[in-house]
Amino acid sequence: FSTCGPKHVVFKKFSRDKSVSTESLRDFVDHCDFVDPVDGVVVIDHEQIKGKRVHIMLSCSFRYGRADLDLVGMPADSYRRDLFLCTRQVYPPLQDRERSVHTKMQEKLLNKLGNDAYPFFFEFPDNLPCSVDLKPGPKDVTNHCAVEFEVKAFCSEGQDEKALKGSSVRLAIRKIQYAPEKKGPPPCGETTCEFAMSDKPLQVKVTLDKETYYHSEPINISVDITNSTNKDVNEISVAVEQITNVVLYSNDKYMKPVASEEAGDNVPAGTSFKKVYTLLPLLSNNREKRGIALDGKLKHEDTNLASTTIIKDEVLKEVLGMLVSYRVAVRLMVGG
Ligand SMILES: *[C@@H]1O[C@H](CO)[C@@H](O)[C@H](O)[C@H]1NC(C)=O
Ligand SMILES: CC(=O)N[C@H]1CO[C@H](CO)[C@@H](O)[C@@H]1O
Repeated sequence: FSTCGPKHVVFKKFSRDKSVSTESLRDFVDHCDFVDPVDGVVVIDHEQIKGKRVHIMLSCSFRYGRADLDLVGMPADSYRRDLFLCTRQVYPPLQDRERSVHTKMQEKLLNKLGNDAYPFFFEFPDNLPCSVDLKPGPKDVTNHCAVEFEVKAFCSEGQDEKALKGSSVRLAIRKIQYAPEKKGPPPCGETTCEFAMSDKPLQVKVTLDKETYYHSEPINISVDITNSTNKDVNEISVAVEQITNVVLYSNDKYMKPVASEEAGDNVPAGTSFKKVYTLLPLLSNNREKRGIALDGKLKHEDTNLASTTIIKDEVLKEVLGMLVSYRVAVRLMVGG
């Protein structure tokens, strides 16, 4: 599964003391061979900032959170690991490091916001995962697991890079996976089952129409059964299952059906059968389920089921934190 693209919505947020605000997009796309840079602007109140410096920080962190530990006074960050952290000074602008070329997005914002706006720019390193948010499972209600990205602007004094009270503003952003459609043979699986008391087998073949699906796109699952046995197939169930493997801090594995159909189709002994089932996995049909991975989470905004993790060459799996994949499962009930 892959996302088809970002929502181009610029988001603006102020620090508590109103000295600093940031404007940036919220979604940045990982196109597999390159990743959109994080380009935005910081707007400062020159009166309040006089003599101080303003920094911007991009962070990617992996959270394996246990809410109950917060209650007994353990810092929440004991289960938080920064996978990436980069801080830059935006004000006063550092001439030598300032990019003289601005992105289209920055130009638009700079034109609109005038002299109080200062651009910032980050490139994601190659080895970072995309945003994922795993809702906790029913048995471990305290565990919440996520790969999160954040842009934080803050004001500091002197040589310190520490945020002055009230001066910081955090903006949650997402890095989302976009996988271009691949040409190639569609996925296909085949199996043969032998039964005692039946000298000929049951053959099942399952074919999809392609390998990459974009969120909200229906999946056609073609099922071919050749029943040479003396048993009847009484029921066929077809499901799309999401598999999430947490590989950092733990080795939890979740397997959840995200779309399924239990058809009353039957295949009597000695006949064959062919049917295309269409399933549409959507987050809206899975909201109540726990242990489902999402494409990151933004407050007050909708997201979708997690995209499939694409493991790039030479990237350690553990660094990705969580691996998400999907499979189609066809199950047959065979009676006597
Ligand atoms: C799935 O099947 C429907 C109905 O036959 C068809 O219109 C659609 O194009 C198919 N989808 C793909 C991706 O081939
Ligand atoms: C035993 C038997 O009749 N098997 C049949 C199962 O279905 C296939 C496809 O129609 C037939 O070719 C087999 O003869």
